[in-house]
Amino acid sequence: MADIYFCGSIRGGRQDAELYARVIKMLGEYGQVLTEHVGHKEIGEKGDDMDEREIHDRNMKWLDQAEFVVAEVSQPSLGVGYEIGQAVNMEKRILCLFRESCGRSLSCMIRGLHNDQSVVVKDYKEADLPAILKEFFSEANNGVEASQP
Ligand code: 6IA
Repeated sequence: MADIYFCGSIRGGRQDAELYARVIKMLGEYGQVLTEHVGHKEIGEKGDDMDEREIHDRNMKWLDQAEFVVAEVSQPSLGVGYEIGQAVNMEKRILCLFRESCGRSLSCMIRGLHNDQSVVVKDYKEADLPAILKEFFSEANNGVEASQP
């Protein structure tokens, strides 16, 4: 089963935490989500047992381990932007999801990553998510097959 790293805002604001939990549930169909805690409602409220350096280092290890990165980017977050930048350098397959109805404009530094291959940036409505994920993961699998002799 593929490892998937999900990114969503924590200190950037937890308004979309329930949406993250629903996305993470859908991602379970395609692999194991290493960062399931991003969808837990309590994460921003109570302290963590780990210090910030430990969280950073553990997350970077998971990012390195993951085959796919899926980021919900509607709520601006420094951590999510950093994770996406690191994932680009690690040459991961990345899907960035931007909710059309959120009333913001997505950073050029994220939208400008779209190349329709290794990085896909999608404007979406929640009802479209199953089809978007299906397309992203099936294209990813085709890519793997195509690169085999
Ligand atoms: O800058 P942000 O906090 O919004 O960054 C969110 C992103 O960084 C998420 O995609 C996470 O993968 C990662 N991240 C940030 N903080 C944490 C964390 N503990 N635990 C796990 N991943 C994190 C923070 C807990 C604290 C609020 C008590």
